[in-house]
Amino acid sequence: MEESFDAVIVGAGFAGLYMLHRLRGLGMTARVFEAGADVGGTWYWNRYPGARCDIESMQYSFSFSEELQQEWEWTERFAPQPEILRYANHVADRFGLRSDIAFNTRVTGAAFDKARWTVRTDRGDAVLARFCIMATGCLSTGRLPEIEGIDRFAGRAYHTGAWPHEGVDFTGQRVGVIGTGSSAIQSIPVIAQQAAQLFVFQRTPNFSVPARNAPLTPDYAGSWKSEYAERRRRARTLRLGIIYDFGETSALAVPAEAREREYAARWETGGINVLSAYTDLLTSKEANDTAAEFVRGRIRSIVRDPVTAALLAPTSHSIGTKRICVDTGYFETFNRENVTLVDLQAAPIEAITPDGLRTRDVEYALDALVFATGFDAMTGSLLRMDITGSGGRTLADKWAAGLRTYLGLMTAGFPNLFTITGPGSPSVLSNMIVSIEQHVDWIADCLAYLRSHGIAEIEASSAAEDAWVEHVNAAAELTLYPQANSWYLGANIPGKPRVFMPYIGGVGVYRETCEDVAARGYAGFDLTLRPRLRERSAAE
Ligand code: N01
Repeated sequence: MEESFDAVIVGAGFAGLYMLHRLRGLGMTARVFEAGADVGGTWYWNRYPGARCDIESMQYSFSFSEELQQEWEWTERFAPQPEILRYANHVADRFGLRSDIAFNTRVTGAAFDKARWTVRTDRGDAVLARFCIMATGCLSTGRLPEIEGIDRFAGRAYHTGAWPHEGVDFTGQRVGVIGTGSSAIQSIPVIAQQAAQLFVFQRTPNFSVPARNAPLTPDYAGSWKSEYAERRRRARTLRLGIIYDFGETSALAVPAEAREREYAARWETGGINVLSAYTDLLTSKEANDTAAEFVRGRIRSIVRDPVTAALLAPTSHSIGTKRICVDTGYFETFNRENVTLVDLQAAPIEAITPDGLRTRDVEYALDALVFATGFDAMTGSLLRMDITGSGGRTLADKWAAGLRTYLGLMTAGFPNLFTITGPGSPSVLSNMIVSIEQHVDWIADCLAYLRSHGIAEIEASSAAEDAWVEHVNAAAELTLYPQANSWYLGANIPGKPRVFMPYIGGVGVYRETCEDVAARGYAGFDLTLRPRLRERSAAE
């Protein structure tokens, strides 16, 4: 006989952990399935050298427990991956969450029938649950490029998103890194310090700004902790869910010298503050160009070889329209004797060989290859499971022409299936922990409402979904974002429908929308009463 739960949660990253905590608080039973051997999600898998958060530690943390946020001590301004993973473990232990988590267990499919989800795993489990909650993360399905010979490489090959737990020592090796996104930009400076030779294979340069990471002083941490309630409340109202020093005018409203001074001050402060200097950097190309040119100028001033500097300076997209990177010594690394930038636009990769990598012009002998080639973002982890909704329709079929959700929380035809920070919600355009808390709280409140109102099923209505999809697209079109070939649009995956996946309206606006929907009795959702209540209400 199958085990039965009120809910199955897929994933034990921050979203899965907090969801489990909330469900327990409601007295509901839940089983969490986690493919990894432990908690932490993204921070469990992405152990590449130099991995750290690009949101300040004091903001990239849970707010739901005052005790937790007061007792946890971050040591650096931007927390390194091992510390964030320790934090995830601390949360799991402190709230006694592990006993409901099945580790090393990947969910392979979920099917809805007779008001129940049957969830199957690669270990042969088949459990029943009224609700299925996807806490699968937005960047958790790593992507290897389709390069001829990729399986024939005789050296060691790694993907940044599935890094060996024991670490990798590149000392004395000839190393190739493919890709120059955030993962590459963080790992390259560290790998360069170890490797005998490092070749960076770049197809498209990215904008990156210095982190200026530093130890966290007790005074700074204390100032946050003494005002946590107010600062967290404010963060929840902001577009990104992150408190920055926000400029209040257009970049074009100030003289060029003043603008330069402003950007320079923010560059010195570190982090992605440069992008919050003016109000229109992501909506006006002309305004954006001023910030982009400032960063290109900084790259030219750091990188000594002018040809390399020109190759590293992005010109094919507006700054911020692809996720901006935050680095520690990235551009400086190209001044090292042992580092070579290989321009794949001039000579594309032809093949990976047993001995290394061949571009159109040169054969590179390599001992190790690092694929910093990204993820099938936002939809990849959902679609790799075989999810079948009511009427036997699969999610893959429904989203074949492009994903569709209502509020990024549910999709029509899949009753009682929720996604935490799903596509169509602010998710990757925000502080993920702020968005996770908001979604989990909304889902938990929704489940409590369903229980108290005798409702068996909740499902997004097609009309509400259509309107939301239209709104998400229209909001994106008001900005420069859709003009860049980014993973936000699925542009990194051959054949993936081109849809702008995150909701750009901002965390604050989105929260208000979700609260309003709930206050109106879950407007836009179809609610089905439990059979006995249905009969009673029909008789009345
Ligand atoms: O992946 P990416 P990522 N030949 O997709 C290149 C988050 N994150 O893992 O642009 C050659 O950004 C590809 O080139 P191109 C963050 O949200 C956060 O770095 O397609 N190159 C690109 O350069 C981030 O945005 C943090 O031309 C190929 C790279 O691989 C997201 O995760 C840290 C190729 C992929 O870049 C993903 O970042 C790390 C090919 N065939 C990640 N295929 C922080 O919090 C792909 N590429 C700091």
